Amino acid sequence: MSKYYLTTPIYYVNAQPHIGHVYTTVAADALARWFRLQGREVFFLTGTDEHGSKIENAAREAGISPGEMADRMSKNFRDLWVAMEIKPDRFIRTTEPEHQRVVQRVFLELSARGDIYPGVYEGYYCFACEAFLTPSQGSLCPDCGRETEKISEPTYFFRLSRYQEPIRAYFQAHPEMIQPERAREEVSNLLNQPLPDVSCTRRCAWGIPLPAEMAADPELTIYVWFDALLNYLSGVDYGQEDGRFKKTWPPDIQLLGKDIIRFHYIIWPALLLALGLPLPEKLFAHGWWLSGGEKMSKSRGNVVEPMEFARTYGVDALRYFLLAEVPFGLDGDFNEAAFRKRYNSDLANDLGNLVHRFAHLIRTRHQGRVPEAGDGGRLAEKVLAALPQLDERMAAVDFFGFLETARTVVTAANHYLDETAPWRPENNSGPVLYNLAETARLLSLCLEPVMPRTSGLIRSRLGLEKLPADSNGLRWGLTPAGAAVGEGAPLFPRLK
Ligand code: ME8
Repeated sequence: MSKYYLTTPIYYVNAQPHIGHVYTTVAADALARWFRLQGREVFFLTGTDEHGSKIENAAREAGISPGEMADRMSKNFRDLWVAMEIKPDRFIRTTEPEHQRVVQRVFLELSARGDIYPGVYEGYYCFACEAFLTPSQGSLCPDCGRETEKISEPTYFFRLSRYQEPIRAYFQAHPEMIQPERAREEVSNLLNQPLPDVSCTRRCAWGIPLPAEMAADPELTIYVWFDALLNYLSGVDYGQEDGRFKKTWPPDIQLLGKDIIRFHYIIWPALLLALGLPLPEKLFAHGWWLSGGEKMSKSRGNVVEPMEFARTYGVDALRYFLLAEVPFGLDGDFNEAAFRKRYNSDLANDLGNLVHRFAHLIRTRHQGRVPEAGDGGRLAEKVLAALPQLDERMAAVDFFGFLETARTVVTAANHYLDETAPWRPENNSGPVLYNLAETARLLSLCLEPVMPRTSGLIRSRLGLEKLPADSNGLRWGLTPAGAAVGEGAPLFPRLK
């Protein structure tokens, strides 16, 4: 059984989680569920990024300690993942002692190799992005566009310059590591300018102390981005003899938003090369959700609160919308009108209605028992042709294409139902209804990664709880004749 290690960024705990955080984490959860269904040994890591001045400042404003802030917010993220049916294998917090030990150990190792050396940083720092600017960048933050602050402090530098050529050569040999394709140009632009060495400590009390062997200045702590990136190693027990590192490394895919491309495609590979570790197979930078056409921000009051949507429309509808509305990699606008439109067309009219119609017919024409199978016919052909395409789309991290393919199956099933008219007494309804039940069973398996609750509801509606819910179930004809079909409320009540 081959392993599949995937990660999301770890999120800052200075503010409440919002729809953008849900997006990356739902996407990762869908991949994790799909590859588990395929029998891979999945390890899905997410967590919270808890150090640095951003958190320190937010805690001060809230009148609590940074530790309390981190505890409170980190819990909010965990609770939200439970509510969203997101099931990571590990939720890491950068304040965990074992993570801190890994970060300190890596620091010592890199300084022993001459990749970390002392110096003085003089220049601009963006507190919102926790980013040092290079001299050629002036004083405006290249990530968020804000005016930054000039700082001058003793520091340690990471010898990034040493890895410019090795990274370039690596990407040339492995272009598929940078996903989607359109991110390659941005990465190559970054690599076409000289990469200066980067500061990797800060004068910030809320951070991981330097290893005792290096701590000439007790006020220096490790720069939050170095601390954070190393979670991908500590999250799989890097440095522990009997931990999972050996069988898990390297990551098969790391998801991130396009806002943090520089850290993940430049600094992260450089750190791994410096440590002599294999690089991830793929790094995927997805697009950005706007709200009402604008960047979400507290001051604009347009931050989309995920639980509000989940309460009104259901968790599955929210998960579905996020993955179906926009190709992963492109930007989208999150607005309620678009949400309701997609809900009504894809979920209420197509999928929900399909299940409701044939289940009702099985109840009225076959005493609520799945009839005997006949010839699978053109519907079976359609469904079986879609299965490999679904697998291909998921392997390409193309949720949009995956759900488009799933919709073609739903549409084909609805047409089949219309054309075969099993409600007419003169028609032989048994084999037709069997084929529809079997299509719904296969759909329930394939849609589970995106809509786990709906998938469970379809299976229980068809009395199929005991059938294999893994790739062994991805064959035609497993629904047993005689299974009891329940009544049940509509899966997705139509919105007025
Ligand atoms: O950057 N649209 O944390 P963060 C889409 N701690 N995705 C969005 C989004 C939006 N509007 N807003 C946020 C950090 N995201 C660091 C990461 S990793 C070693 C350290 C998602 O809380 C997207 O994945 O600012 C983005 O990259 C991430 O949240 C940033 O989360």
